[in-house]
Parts: sequence; C-alpha cells; structure tokens
Amino acid sequence: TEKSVHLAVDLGASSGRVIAGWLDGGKLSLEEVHRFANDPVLIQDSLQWNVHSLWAEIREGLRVAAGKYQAIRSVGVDTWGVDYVLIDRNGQLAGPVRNYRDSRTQGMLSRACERMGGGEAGRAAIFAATGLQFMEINTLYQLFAAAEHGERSLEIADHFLMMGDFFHWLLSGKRSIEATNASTTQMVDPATGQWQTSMLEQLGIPTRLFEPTVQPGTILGPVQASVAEATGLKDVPVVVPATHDTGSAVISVPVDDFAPEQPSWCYISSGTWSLMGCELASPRVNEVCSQLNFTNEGGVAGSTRLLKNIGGLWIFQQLRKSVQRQGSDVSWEQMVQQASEASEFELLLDPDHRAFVAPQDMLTAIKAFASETGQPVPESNGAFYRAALEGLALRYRVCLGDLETLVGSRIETIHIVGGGTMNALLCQMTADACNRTVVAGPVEATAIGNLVMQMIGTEVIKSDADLSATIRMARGIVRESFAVQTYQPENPDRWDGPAARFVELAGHGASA
Ligand code: ADP
Ligand code: LRH
Repeated sequence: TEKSVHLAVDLGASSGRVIAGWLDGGKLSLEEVHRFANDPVLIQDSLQWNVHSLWAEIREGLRVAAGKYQAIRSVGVDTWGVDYVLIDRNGQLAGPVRNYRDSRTQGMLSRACERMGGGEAGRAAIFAATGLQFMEINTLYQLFAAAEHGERSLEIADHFLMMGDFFHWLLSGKRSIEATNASTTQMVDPATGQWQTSMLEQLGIPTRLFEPTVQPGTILGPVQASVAEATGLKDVPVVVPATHDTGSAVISVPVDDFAPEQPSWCYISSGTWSLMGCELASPRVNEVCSQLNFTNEGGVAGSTRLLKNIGGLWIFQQLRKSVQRQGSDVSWEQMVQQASEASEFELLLDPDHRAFVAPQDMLTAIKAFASETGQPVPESNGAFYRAALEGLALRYRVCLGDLETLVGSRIETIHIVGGGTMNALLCQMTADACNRTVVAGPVEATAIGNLVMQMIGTEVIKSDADLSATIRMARGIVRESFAVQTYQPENPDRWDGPAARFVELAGHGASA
C-alpha cells in the first residue's frame, strides 16, 4: 500500500516488537509487524542480554516491513533503561552486555556511597548530583562494579552507548546518546542534562566514554548500506525517539495537558516494571524526594518524569515461568482468571523486596518469603498470582500518597498504559486500593510514543508553537485514535486493613 509509514522498534525487558504506524485523517493506526521474546542468558555466573538475537529479530522485523509497505518514512528504537554497551576503538563490542539483574552490583550502592564521602553524606552527594532513585540496577553501580572488579572491557572501551543508541548505531552507523535514556543512569545532572564527570572520576569510571547527549527527534541519517541490503529498507532515515521506553510511554498518556505545574493526574507505565509518577515542568531534587526515594528522569521537551520504579509484573511473569518449569503452561488470561477466583489478601507481598529481584524460581522465593514473614503458605497457584497483583496495587496506594506529598496537589486520575492494561483485575484493584479513577490504555503506549517522536522529528506532526504544544497536539491524536477503559473504585475501604499491614511488612523488608 502507499500509506506513509513509520517503524517503531520497541524492546521491553520481556519482549520486543516492530510496529508500523501511520496517520490517516488525523488518526494514528498501528500494525504489529513482528514480535519476539527477549530472554536473558546466564553465561557462567553472569546474566547477559542476547544482543545478537535481538539484532537478528530487529532486522527480520524490518525486512518484513519493507516487503509490506512501499513508503517507509523513518525508523527508531526504544528499549528498557539503565543497561549499556561498551564499544572499543575498532568498533567492536568491548565486552558482554550485562542484564541489570546480574549479581555483580550487589553491595555496590553502599560501596559507592562510601567512596563519595561515606554513608549518608555520600548518598546525599549522589542524590544532589543526579536526582535519581537509588537502585542497585542503575548504570552508575553497574559501571562502578565494573571498575571495582577491574573488568577489562572498561579499559579497552572507547564509547559508552545505551541499548537504544547501540541499535541506532547498528542501523545507521552513527553514534549518539539519547537524553531520556541517559537520564536513567544516575550519572547525569537533571537540571542541565550534562554528565556528572567529577562524580564519575571519584568513582573510578572513565569519563572519556561519554559523549554529549542528543534530544528525541534528532535525525541520525539513513540506514547504512549493509542494513539496507539485508532488509530492503533503502534511504530510510533513522530518527531518535525517546529511547527510554518509559519516556516514550509517557508521551502517549491520553491527557489534554503537558508537564503541568499542579498535576491532577499521574501515570503508571505497566510492564515488567511499574513506573508510577507525574510529568512536571522541572525536577524536584529536594530532601522529601530523597527521603521518599523517587526519581527525576528526563522527559521530552525539557519535562521531568518524577516517578517511582516499582517491581511491576515481573513477579507475575516469573510465576508463569515457574509453572512452565514444572512442565505445563498457563496463559496470562488464565492466570488473571485464577487470581480472580482466589480469596482476597491471603498473602501480602512486597513487590520491591530484594528476594524477588532475581530468584532462581519465583514460586519457591514467594513460599520462603511467606514463611519468613509468618504468613501461611497458600496452596493454589491462583493465590500466588493474586498476591503478586494485590502487592502491586498496595504499593501503588503508598506511592500515590508519596506523589501527592511531593507535588503538593491531589491526583484525581491514574492513567495506566502498557501491557498491564490487559490485566483488568489489576486495573480494578488499582482503582480500589488507591480510591481513584483509573483510565487504562493505550496498551502499546511505548510504541506509540516512539512513533509520535519520529513523526515530530520528520515534521509529519508539526505545529507553529513550541515542542510542548506539539506534544499536546500529538496527545490529541492519541485520544482520537485509541479507546480507553475506565475503572471506578468499588469498596475501597476493604483495602485499609491490608494497606496498614503492607506498610508494616514493607517497612521491615529489605527493599531492593
Ligand atoms: P515490557 O515492555 O516490560 O516487556 P509489556 O508492556 O509488554 O512489558 O507488558 C507485558 C506484560 O503485560 C506481561 O508480562 C503480562 O503480565 C501483561 N499482559 C500482556 N498480555 C496480557 C493479557 N492478555 N492479559 C493479561 N495480562 C497481559
Ligand atoms: C521499564 C524500564 C524502567 C527502568 C527499567 C530497567 O521497561 O525502562 O523505566 O528503570 O526498565
């Protein structure tokens, strides 16, 4: 067909897809071209991403797209945050590409704080420099671990790229570091977007690796000859979206607003992680934010994504893997059905507990957690699935209170976007636990946000005003194009008792 198509490559921590999108009569249409699993591999004792397979799948998706659409206007990649690739001076991978759940970062957060002035003072210095939530998965602690362990890759590397940048480089031959994903590293000043080089020096991380960042919408140039040959994508420009998947997802929250002073809505980008927060005009690098351990990530058009990383559907996903390990399988729909049949609040889980970050087997880890916290171990699988979802809804409730404290206004509406919108039980639990209206959709928010930025970069979507007005316009297109599902709270009081127990439980737990 002759429609003018853009291609979004969207790599989540659990799966990847290539999605085609085009505008027609003011509406955005999507077509999924290719979908594939993204399973990390354990090599010796190091957990790594299979970038070779991901690159093969991306190329396959582009090949299928090139055969399907005659007019492809651009292509761009977004991925999960915090992970990186090191390239040596010959343009080769300098070492393996680690998964953020790899165990080498254990203890590195506290060790880095020690190095930065000791305990609380070190932590305060890192927060003042970066405004980010403290998590051991952050790039900062990964690179610090590499430096502390004397990893050779760090010595021979010439360039640092994040995952999206890496695939853009493979596609176009051009190196760039995109700003929204760089903001997830805990190595960037949230006010200026510059690398915090003196902090990096103090931590022994070589600063020569880091080039200045580029903004979403940047056109890198056409796909390189070898890629054009392999895929059939000739003269198609690579356009940088918000390469952080959450940055892309937030673009397509269907509101008539952009980075408000007094937000009345928040978002939950719901997938492997749940990223819950507000879009603001400027970062909140203050004592309360540090205490509540929220993050100030960079959004498009100079906005800030003030949010909390919550261990999202990861536990639910891993429970499915446990069932598969036992030799059977269960679909997401069946899991949700079984969870809905289980009785309420049988077992309380803290989705952010350290025990759930990377256990060998999630079912076993939850059973151990139940015993350690003096709770009866449930019998049915459905009870475990339900506990994973209730734990999330309870975490959202706590997070909502913290968010309101931070932004100083009441949040009326919670917008859920991403794969988790397919889980109606979780959406209803969220409305109930938080006692707020939940608006769920669109499901492919990340790919849509990716496409929108490409369309803005190539001036398919444009306005006479500034970028923030153009994003508002794009949000209008998203609202016109995708239906949402609304959930109203039902019997929210039922959640008060469990919420009190949850706070107690999470307070005692070693949160990751
Ligand atoms: P990521 O980008 O982190 O890989 P996604 O946004 O693709 O994650 O969301 C994937 C998750 O969405 C799955 O782990 C699953 O829990 C949920 N999901 C997907 N489809 C369904 C469905 N049909 N019913 C219920 N949940 C679903
Ligand atoms: C969600 C996400 C999140 C990061 C995590 C590593 O996919 O990008 O925003 O913190 O992955």
